[in-house]
Amino acid sequence: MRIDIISCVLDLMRSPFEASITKRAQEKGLVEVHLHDLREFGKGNYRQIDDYQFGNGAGMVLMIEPIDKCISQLQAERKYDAVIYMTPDGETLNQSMANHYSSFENIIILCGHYKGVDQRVRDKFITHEVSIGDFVLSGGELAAVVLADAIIRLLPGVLSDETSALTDSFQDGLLAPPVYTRPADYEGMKVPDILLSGHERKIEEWRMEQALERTKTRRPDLFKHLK
Ligand code: 6GU
Repeated sequence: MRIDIISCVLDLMRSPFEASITKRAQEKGLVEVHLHDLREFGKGNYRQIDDYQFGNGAGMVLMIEPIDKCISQLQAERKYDAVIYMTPDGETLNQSMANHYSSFENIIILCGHYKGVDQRVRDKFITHEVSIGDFVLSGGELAAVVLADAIIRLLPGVLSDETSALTDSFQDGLLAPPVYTRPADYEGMKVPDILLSGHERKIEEWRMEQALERTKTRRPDLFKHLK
């Protein structure tokens, strides 16, 4: 998979892709992440990328020309399955969206900043609009990192068996059960006996009960949709 991210503050996104799982996924050749500085496509000597909005609204708006140049250049090089715009008024990201996007070959992620982008960018180029929740960030960059991470860890070969996405919270619509490691007794706080019993089937039953209980108490909204 190839992910092209367009933004005017790339520094906000560098370290996450240079660490841990996303780094290893790139080293293994399972994903390519390319960051594109919108400023390089800016107008004139000052490389202008934003301007005042028509109608006297407060705040600057990213102009269509630099974004058009950047996206058109990418689209001339290869076909994209999605051009995603990160915006608080987009569709709220969930696991099923991440699963869907992880099946794509090439995607572009555009990060808004300031008051966002000229509406005509959205009308002309954008195929999907994504938010990561009902709160406001300073720009789409951190949200783009969240989206890319959620996608990349689902690509075949990225996670080992031990970290398999199959046992994630949400992958089966349930929250994950509690987990424990050594010591079995920490200052009187004991690991549940069942986990030390070696009884595989009973342990799996216990995990399912715990997952159901957690989902019911913490996320009744998810629980409703089960069965
Ligand atoms: Cl995608 N962008 C911004 N600026 N704020 C957000 C968001 C995105 N998702 C949640 N809040």
